[in-house]
Amino acid sequence: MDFTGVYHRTSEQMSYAQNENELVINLKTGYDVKQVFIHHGDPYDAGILGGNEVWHGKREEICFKKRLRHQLWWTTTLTPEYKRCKYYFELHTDGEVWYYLEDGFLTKEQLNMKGRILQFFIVPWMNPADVCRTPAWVNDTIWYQIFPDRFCNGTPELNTGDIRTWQSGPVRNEERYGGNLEGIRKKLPYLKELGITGIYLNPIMEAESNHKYDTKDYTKIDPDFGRLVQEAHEQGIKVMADAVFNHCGRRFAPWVDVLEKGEASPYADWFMVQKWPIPDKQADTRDGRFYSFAFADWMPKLNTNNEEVITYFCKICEDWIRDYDIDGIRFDVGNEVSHRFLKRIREHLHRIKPDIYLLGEIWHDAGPWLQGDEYDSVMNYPLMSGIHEYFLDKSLDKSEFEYMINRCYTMYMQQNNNVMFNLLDSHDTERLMNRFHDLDIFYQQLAVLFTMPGSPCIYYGTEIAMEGGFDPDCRRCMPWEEVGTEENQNRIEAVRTLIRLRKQEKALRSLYFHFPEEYPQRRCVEYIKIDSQGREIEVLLNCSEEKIKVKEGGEILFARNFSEGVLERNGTLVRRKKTSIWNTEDMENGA
Ligand code: ARE
Repeated sequence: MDFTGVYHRTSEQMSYAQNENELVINLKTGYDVKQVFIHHGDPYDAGILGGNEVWHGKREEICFKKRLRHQLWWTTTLTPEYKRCKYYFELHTDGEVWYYLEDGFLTKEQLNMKGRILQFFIVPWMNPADVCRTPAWVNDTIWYQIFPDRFCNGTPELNTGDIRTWQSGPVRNEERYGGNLEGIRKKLPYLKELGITGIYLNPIMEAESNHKYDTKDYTKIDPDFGRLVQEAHEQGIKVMADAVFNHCGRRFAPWVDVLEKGEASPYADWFMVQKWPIPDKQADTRDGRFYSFAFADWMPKLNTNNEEVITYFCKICEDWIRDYDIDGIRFDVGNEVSHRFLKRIREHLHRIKPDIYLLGEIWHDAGPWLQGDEYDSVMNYPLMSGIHEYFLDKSLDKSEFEYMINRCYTMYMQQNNNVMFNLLDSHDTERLMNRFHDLDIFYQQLAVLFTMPGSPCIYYGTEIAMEGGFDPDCRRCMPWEEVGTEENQNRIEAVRTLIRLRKQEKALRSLYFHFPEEYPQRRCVEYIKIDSQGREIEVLLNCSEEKIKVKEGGEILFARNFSEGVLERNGTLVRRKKTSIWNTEDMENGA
């Protein structure tokens, strides 16, 4: 057996309570492991001490596995009667059997050796307070991301001199177009009609720049925000605000005070100043004056290790909830603030609004932030880049797509997966349509987005396949005058269909999927989503150059480039399967 491929710990996403009763246990092995059994029992009941006691636990085969590129991921769900569990694995390769315990790997003889003291894997107690819980509504939500300055100017008659005329061409970062909350409010019926049930707003607190990531005053929001949230709620739309707590803008009053009074300022420790007095110059912060966001000296880093700072921002968030009734908060640069700060904020806000959604902006493996006491989920950039890579690199065959999806959904606990913030582009990336300039590929990728576990988000303008390169080009004004054209109406209709399906079909929102191998074509992506009643939906994407003759059967829910049983190049087919080969119990066991 390849021992280096085998990994399990009674922590992270390998062994955790999914709820008060169920314990999920995952194991990684190499492909040489062909069969796995888990022996499990109550720690006070089952045990072999010194080889004298009998193991009273159960031996069960782990039937479900996902394929990762170099490893297999075995998964099972147990329901320990007394909330405790002791367990070990029995691994079979062709011709070998090994027992895997906390101690390491043992042969059968070693396992049963008289006098040996064995350390099993153990979950001492599944305490309800420690269960990672995420807000249930998020999985049902279809998000729409809005960059306020460029979405809709609802009050053009109030434009001041520095506001430019709304236009659909390229924009520059320092330009302002006057998009505002009133504009968003006016477009609520448009969003509702599209099927949107959540808005994620880029920052709206007072700031100097048009993107407002350089906050001047965290308490100053257009008073109309309350009205917007209320009306959104009336339409069944949740609202998530963007919180910039890693750094502030250079006009934030405490920072102004520090610049003025130096070390004597009561706010001196609110920031991370390295050299006193702070030299009076404008330059990037590689010179070591103070820490800032990405060396930008107009974005001084806040010291989220400081107790006063923690208390201050807990109160800011509390007020956003109390005054405006927001439903979610996205934490900008979510991995550079302190863990202590996030734990405190979560606890504080949960007391006020227990189902608030806390989303971290983290582009990488975010395990340490998703243990249940900080964020509920993160922006799923690994999924975005994985999908992009597959469509870009034609040398990858469909198993690579499978590995990539499996990697994304074995990184975290299922509770987090269920509310993962899935996106294909944002204000920080080039637009989806820009990547291939091809509508068929565009819809293939959207079909993936709308059928993955988690919560899908589209960036404003996606419904009309807006183009735009990297920041600032991805922040062009929404071309409202062009929305009504027949071409755009057709595009909107396609997105609306995907949204409707997502809402209507539980299987599309479900955590469960598998990759059958019914088609031999190397770039025919095929996967099945399954709901808890065993109802199946099949997704087929022809990413090859050839036509694919599709097997008969099933009700077509969404199709592009598909006719008379043939899926053309870059075609998409989403179908409801007629038969069901899975039963509910298997599903709950983590298929
Ligand atoms: C502006 C210009 C840029 C220019 C930069 C120079 O637009 O073209 O390069 O200034 O300083 C905000 C504005 C930006 C602005 C920036 C600085 O929206 O327009 O840039 O402020 O003033 C990393 C971080 C991640 C961060 C991204 C941008 O981890 O947190 O970089 N994202 C957030 C917001 C941004 C925002 C800020 C942070 C600052 O979403 O919009 O920028 O408040 C890899 C890495 C990631 C990295 C990612 C992108 O994959 O793994 O860690 O994210 O690339 O670079």
